[in-house]
Amino acid sequence: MLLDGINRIRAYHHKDGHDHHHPHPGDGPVETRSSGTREIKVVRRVLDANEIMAEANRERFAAQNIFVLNLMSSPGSGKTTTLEKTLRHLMRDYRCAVIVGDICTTADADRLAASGAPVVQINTDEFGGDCHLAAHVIEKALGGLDLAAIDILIVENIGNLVCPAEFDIGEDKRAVILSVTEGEDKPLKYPLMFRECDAALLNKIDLLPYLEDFDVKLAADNIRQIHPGIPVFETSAKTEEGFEGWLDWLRDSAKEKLG
Ligand SMILES: Nc1nc2c(ncn2[C@@H]2O[C@H](COP(=O)(O)OP(=O)(O)O)[C@@H](O)[C@H]2O)c(=O)[nH]1
Ligand SMILES: [Mg+2]
Repeated sequence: MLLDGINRIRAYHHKDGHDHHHPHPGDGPVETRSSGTREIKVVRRVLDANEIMAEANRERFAAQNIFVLNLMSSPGSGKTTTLEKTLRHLMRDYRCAVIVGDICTTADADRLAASGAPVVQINTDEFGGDCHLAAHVIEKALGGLDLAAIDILIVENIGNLVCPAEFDIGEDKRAVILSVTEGEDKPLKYPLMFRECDAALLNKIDLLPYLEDFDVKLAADNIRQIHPGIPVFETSAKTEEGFEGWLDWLRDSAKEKLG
């Protein structure tokens, strides 16, 4: 259903009665879980099923010649603001579209639709508030987009520094945003996210004058300790400071695929 140019999709869920059978922090080592091998099998089955769906999405994107970016971060780091500004630049050269995931509300979709790009909002609230976008949810969202009219598809994932990193959605590149108000230690605490991503943004640098204890170099070093060689862009989505490097990386990545 198209409301104000925004296609709102409610994610459906696996019918096996398990909302969250992928590894979570706090789950403890898999071997010590209750009911022994049964639990382990379930984890593996869900992730395998996701991988198959992600591959199908990837083939579809390749056939339609669409470059796909998966943008991830904890809530409030600046995904939507970064996208609002990024779209404004990219849309001069590319036909862009957005899939945005939230547990509830269409607030981000409203903000992003102002760019003029087609936006599909996914709400996962009816299904236990999934903490990530899985490949089958992306596949469902694609039904709300005219793929033949898209060069670049950007997915704003659910705000979460853990679970989205575990789910391939068929994307070409992944980027993570860490904002300067979150602390330099987060790459070390949530290493999978930083290991899995191809680029990192250190956002909200306009706030640095008010954060005398935050060490930009240490934050960037921590990201590179987890993922040697990863580009780290120091940005302000508010002022667009540092955006040139980020936009260049994004354009170069898109060109690699689209030619
Ligand atoms: N000062 C400052 N605020 C920002 C910046 N980026 C985002 N924000 C603010 O941080 C809050 C969360 O941003 P949002 O883009 O919604 O984050 P998301 O939850 O990751 O999508 C909003 O109030 C934004 O205006 C930035 O670079 N500098
Ligand atoms: Mg957002």
